[in-house]
Amino acid sequence: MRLSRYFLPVLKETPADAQIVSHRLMLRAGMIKQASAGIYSWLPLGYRVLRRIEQIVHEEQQRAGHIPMLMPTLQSADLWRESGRYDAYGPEMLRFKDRQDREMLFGPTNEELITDIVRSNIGSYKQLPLTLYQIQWKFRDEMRPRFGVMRGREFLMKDGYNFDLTREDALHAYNRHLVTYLRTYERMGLQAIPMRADSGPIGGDDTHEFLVLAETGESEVFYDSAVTDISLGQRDIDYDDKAQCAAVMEEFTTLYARTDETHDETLFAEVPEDRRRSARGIEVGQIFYFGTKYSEALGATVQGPDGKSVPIHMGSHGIGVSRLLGAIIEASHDDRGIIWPEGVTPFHVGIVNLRQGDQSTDSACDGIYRQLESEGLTALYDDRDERAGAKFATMDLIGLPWRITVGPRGLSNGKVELTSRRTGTSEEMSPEAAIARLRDIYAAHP
Ligand code: 5CA
Repeated sequence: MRLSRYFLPVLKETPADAQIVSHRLMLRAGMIKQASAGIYSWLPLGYRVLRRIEQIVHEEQQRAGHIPMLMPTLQSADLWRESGRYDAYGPEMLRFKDRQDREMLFGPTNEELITDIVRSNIGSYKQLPLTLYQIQWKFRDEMRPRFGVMRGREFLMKDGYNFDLTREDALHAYNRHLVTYLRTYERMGLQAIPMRADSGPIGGDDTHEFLVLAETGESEVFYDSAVTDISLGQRDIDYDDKAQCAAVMEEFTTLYARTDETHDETLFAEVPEDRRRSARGIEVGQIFYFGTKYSEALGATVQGPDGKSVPIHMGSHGIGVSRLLGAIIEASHDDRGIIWPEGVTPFHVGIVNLRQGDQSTDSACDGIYRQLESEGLTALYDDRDERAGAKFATMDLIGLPWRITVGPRGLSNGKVELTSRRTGTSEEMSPEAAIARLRDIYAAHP
């Protein structure tokens, strides 16, 4: 993409109403624009990151055999009456009537709708296990929408639902989701710690939230600092292997880690004192096992192997897709701007032409740009007629992890500069060597 033809409305001023750094940077970098309280337009740069995050979520869900689909944002109140949640959900649910006077709502979550789909189409245990998921907009009329996309009213969520014959199978689905989530967040350059939590309006007994530690986080958390030393890494996972998924669950959830809702001072006191931490965190996902709560209310049953009809065991599993942009920026920025992890960056590399209009720098930049694109690496080429300082400031603000700088002096020796946004270090090398380096770097971030 050539910056001269792109739409990147960066702001010079720091927006006064944005309280936390991720919100300020998303506005300044021209990623989002507020449409009304807690509701945002996704401008091209923000939209690219959002799509990239969605793509990682899709890949990791499908790796585990979960099946993508799409349900509507608008739902009829009838199903929610059947489950008993229509009244219980309270003022967070946006309710309205259509022209036929039918009561409708904008879905805050989809347990009812998906259970209805399954009950109409599944009758035998032989059709289970099944996990369906979607990435779709939700609406919750939050009392205090704030911090930009972090606590929006309209927000993008991945919501997945498992349907199993037995409690044991459903617990495997729960463990399996935990593993997929760990891998998803790690690919985004994030450490998200599973913490025992409260199930709130979704209900159920077993639930873990995934928290990214950050001072600006809305949740208060208590944990054994040893949990921050564990990561999933590149290990091979067989998602059908119940014992393997259960072992990962145990590894990640045995050490003390809880949100304030489930915090237990007595248990916490058993953690060695030098490892006891209390901090704040951003909730980027939550998994629930709630058994037959919805299947019983809505009559979603299957015939078991013995011919008897039994309610399906279920769980639901959410990732805050749009919130993740804020969480990643909170975890990865400096005073000049965003620093995107390679896994989610909107463009793989920025190209800065230090002397726009100079025949040799222009043609070198064009060549690098075309070569990168032909190798599937996306570049944002700053081809504007601007001062070098302004071009660097824009690149630093929008946070592409790598930058190739092309100037007449280097070029006279056949060299360009490759700069890491994270460390600030620059290396001189030939354009071919810079492209080869980027190819290697991004091979680890498909
Ligand atoms: N039905 C379940 C799982 S599919 C559910 O709704 N879970 S949830 O309520 O925990 O939401 C899932 C994730 O959505 C949360 O972990 C959080 O990351 C994100 N989320 C929730 N509310 C908001 C909001 N107001 N703004 C942005 N993201 C949100």
